Amino acid sequence: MGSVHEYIVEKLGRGEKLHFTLIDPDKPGDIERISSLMIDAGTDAFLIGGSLAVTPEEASRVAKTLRRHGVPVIVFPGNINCLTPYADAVLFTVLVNSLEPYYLMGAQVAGAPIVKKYGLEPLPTAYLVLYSGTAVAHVGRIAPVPANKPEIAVAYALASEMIGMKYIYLEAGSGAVSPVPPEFPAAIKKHTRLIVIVGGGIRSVETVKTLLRSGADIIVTGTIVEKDPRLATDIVRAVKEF
Ligand code: 1GP
Repeated sequence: MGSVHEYIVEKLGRGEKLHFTLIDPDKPGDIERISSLMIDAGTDAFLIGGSLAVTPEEASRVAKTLRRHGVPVIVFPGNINCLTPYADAVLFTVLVNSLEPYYLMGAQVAGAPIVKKYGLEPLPTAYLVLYSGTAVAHVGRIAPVPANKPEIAVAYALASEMIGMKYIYLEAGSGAVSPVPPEFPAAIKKHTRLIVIVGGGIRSVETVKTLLRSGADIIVTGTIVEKDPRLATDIVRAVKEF
């Protein structure tokens, strides 16, 4: 596998939007079947991650299964326990609105030597968790961003871009009641050149189209991949036909 960042940039450069399928190793389901369905629909990559209870063995088992499909397998780590040498890359995240030093630099320092040892390609990503009330918000001890204040997200995005990040992941939280408001990707695209990933609570084709129109580059779905694979494949097709 060549550079995952180049793979993403080339697709975006051709005017494509991307879809990433999130698989939580702690909720395995029938990964072989689900991943094949998502590949057939056109998903561009797999993310592996979860906020709780992922062991390195589970992450490796899932990565080995997913890599057979030939698209990038990217660790989306809730913590360093999600790292596996069987992935291609890692969203090397800073949880930028965490109040907890561990998620701002502690986990990165603990994880970086392992990322190096495993030969994973780091994709430098500002991770902005917008809402309370989800597992990632609780574990990551975030300061929520008011839904009517996209300018706060823009300030995080600008700071992240100035530091050297390439991606921003706007996260509503897995299973969130409401997805990210479209004003957020729109404002960030207006003010930065960051690649905008959006995920959390996405359950309809209409939401996806709205987010893509507002400037989102990459759409992530997790929960519905397990709960409603047919809807999940409809969403992938909507992204790829956009
Ligand atoms: C969570 O953004 C992802 O990190 C996906 O969220 O499970 O709600 O699709 P869902």
